[in-house]
Amino acid sequence: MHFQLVSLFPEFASSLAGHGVVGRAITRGLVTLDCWNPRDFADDPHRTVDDRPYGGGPGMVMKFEPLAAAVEAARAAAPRGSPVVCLSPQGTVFDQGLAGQFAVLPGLILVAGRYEGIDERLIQTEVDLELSIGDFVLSGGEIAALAVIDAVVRLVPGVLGDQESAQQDSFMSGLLDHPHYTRPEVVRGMPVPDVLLSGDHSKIARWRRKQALGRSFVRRPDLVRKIELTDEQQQMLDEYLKEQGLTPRDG
Ligand code: 4GN
Repeated sequence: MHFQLVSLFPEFASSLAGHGVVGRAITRGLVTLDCWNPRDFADDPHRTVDDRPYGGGPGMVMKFEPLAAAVEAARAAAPRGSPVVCLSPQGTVFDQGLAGQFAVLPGLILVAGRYEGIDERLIQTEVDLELSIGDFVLSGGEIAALAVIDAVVRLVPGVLGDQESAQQDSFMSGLLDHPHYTRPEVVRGMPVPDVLLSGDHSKIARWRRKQALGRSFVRRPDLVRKIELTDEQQQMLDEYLKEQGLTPRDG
């Protein structure tokens, strides 16, 4: 999969490309990440990429021409069928489902804006989709773009090892993860749950599924409402709530 990042600060991409799972995916040739700096496409001696907003007000706006030229250069380098995605608080909210849809594309062109905003005509003419990673404002689109790239790269076949992929599958069920523990067996008086020391693998698997379901129900009821619970899940959820001293579900 081929990512093109359009950004005034291409150094952000190096940090992602230089570490961990994404770094390894790039080294192994499963993923490429190229950067396009609008400043390199500005034609004036000062290489201007921003200007004052029409209508007045504070801050600056990213100019159309240098940004459009950078997006077009990125488009020319990208495989056919790579959509142009602009990171913005005004966008559709990104989730694991969208990550899965992006992961089957040949490529993705990500536009990271700066300043108070991007000239709306750039979005009208060059952008296929505005995407938000959540309801908060960042100083630039770069960190949001890196979050999207990271989530998508993890779903590219071959990027994760078998163990990591199996774990991934459990989140793909649409629920939160179960709790994790490692040595020592007691930390400041807090023991590891007995079941995890039992060696009974099917019992451990059931406990983890129950924890995942119960924590999801308590912390993110919106996630649980999205899925149809099996009879076994209904029963595990009742057990969890009882064990935690919480009121049983009604309706
Ligand atoms: C994306 C971009 C938040 C998100 C951003 C988000 C940069 N902030 N929630 N900031 O995904 C003005 C120009 C704001 C681009 C934009």
